[in-house]
Amino acid sequence: MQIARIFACMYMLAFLGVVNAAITPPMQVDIPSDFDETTPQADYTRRVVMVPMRDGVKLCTVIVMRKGTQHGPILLTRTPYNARGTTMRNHSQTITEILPISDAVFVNDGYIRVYQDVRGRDGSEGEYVMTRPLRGPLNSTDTDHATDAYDTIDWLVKNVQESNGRVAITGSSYPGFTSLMALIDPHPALKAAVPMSPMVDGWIGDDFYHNGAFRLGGLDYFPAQTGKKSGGNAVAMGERDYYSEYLAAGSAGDFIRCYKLDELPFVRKLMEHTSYDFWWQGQAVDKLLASRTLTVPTLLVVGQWDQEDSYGAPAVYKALDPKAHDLVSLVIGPWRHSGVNYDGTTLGALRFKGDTALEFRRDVMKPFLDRYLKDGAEKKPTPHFLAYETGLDRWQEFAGWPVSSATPVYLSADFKVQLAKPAATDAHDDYVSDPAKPVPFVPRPVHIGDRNVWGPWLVSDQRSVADRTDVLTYTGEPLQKTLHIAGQPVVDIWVATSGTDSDFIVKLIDVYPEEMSAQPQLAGYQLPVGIEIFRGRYMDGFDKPRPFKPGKAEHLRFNLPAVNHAFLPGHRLMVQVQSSLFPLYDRNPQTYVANMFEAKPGDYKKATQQVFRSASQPSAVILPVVAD
Ligand code: PG9
Repeated sequence: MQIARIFACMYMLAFLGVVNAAITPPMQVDIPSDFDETTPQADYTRRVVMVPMRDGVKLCTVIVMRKGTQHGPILLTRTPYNARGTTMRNHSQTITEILPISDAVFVNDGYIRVYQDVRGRDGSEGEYVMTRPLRGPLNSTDTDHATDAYDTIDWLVKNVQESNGRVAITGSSYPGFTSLMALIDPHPALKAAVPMSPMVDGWIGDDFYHNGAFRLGGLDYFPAQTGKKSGGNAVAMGERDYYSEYLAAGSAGDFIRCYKLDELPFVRKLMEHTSYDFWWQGQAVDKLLASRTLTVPTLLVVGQWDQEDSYGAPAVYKALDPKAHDLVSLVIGPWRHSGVNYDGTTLGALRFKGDTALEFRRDVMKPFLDRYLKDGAEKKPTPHFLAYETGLDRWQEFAGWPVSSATPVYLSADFKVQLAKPAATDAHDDYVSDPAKPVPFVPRPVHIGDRNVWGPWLVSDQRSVADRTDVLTYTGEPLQKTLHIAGQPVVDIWVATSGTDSDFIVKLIDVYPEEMSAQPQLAGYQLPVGIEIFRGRYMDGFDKPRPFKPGKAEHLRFNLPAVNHAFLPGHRLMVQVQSSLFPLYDRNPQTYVANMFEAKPGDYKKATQQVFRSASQPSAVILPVVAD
């Protein structure tokens, strides 16, 4: 009581100005306009600025550097994933704590790190269009990621006084895509680019479809990314098993409608462009770059087990090289999607000799950037093709790509894999694919949002499905000597179905010996070296879907992801063939329907599939074998 009276009296005196009280009035607004968490002890400066683009739209840009930085090169990332949050990983006074761990090697050596929210996302003004197409037939506005990158770089070199006026751009996945777009009519201050797992072609082999099969597993992304300008959420399914939830919904379209995802314009665009039409072709970044001259040194990076964007980096490399042979390099590391920016000592059950991701950043990416951005740096050339050889656990340099000779291994009688071409006439293996019981891509319950499931799924042990009656499993003899492949294996198979449409999934697998006391977790392990799907209706071309004629053999040819892998002595080659990979991909009803999003329950039918292994219709995986 006494104390309350004293406080009231003090406020009154302060109010009357009788005492100069440093007392904050009770109704002082409690959120200041600009609270800076850093203390004088912080080892960094972090500035948030709104950078104007040519159309007046301002993009939120965070500039971070060690205190005292002078004449520093700028490393820029343009992201749809929240620049402010990315540069405050931990609330700390230490620069390597606030930035992503991948930035340490750069800011510890004088680089200025800049992250920018792309137009329309998070702190930036403007309108957001998913992977905004280049100005032209698909984009009638005056801006795209090429112009926004240009305008940003222009502003940075004129306004960041601590910089040396040279800029590099990098980032993984979506920021890999924005890095590539910066290469189109680039700003003269852009001296190098390191696009990592860039999203390049969302239909052929990156995020949205693969060879025409729709990536149901990606649906969480759309409400999270486009449901709100900032801080959206995945599909609100709680802890449900994605497998049963998607199965119960019906078609991908039914699921989308059930969760109202068709209210999101980008989901509608995906549903409207099921085939490889002008909309996809017109924004395929490898095609855009192939028709221009590359002027900026570019280091393309991808993970061997990239579960989201395995297609883009090798596709761009192929599109540019040899036209830009001296300017472009490709790196393949033993990583999941974006794993290059995290700890690279393990992936699922695999353990590597060291932190392969740090090795890349420190020993390859940094010297590459130094060469083009720093005065007096060693001019060490970057190999044209650098890849971690999984199996033998070592980095390897190659003068170019491809480096190998195409060697088919055939699916043969008694479920063998062998080098000899089959001699039989009319030989095939059959299985029944039932859309009511699709093959799960990981053991159930499936929680795609769980990073520990999604990240390493491409190295998961295929014994979980190898003995299913709807999975054909072909195995080779134990290898007498190391079989080294580097490049993209090619699936070349003859198939038929009793239905009128079907998917075919082919997996190239390294089977570990049954006993491995050094690594018991890998004993008998069926390690996928590459997995890919092909939606059968596109057998004549990605823009020419057509039904199968029931029972008629058809020829399918498609690539597996790029790898550098050694199958060691005692290991065996394995190939698995199946017709569903659920719920990563939507189910093919196995009845031809014009638009699979509109398939009705009655369209989903069991089909008997045939995989041919005869002299006239041989089925093989063509391996890019390296003669060591
Ligand atoms: N793979 C993600 C993505 C890229 C581009 C478009 C949509 C999704 C990503 O990790 O950014």
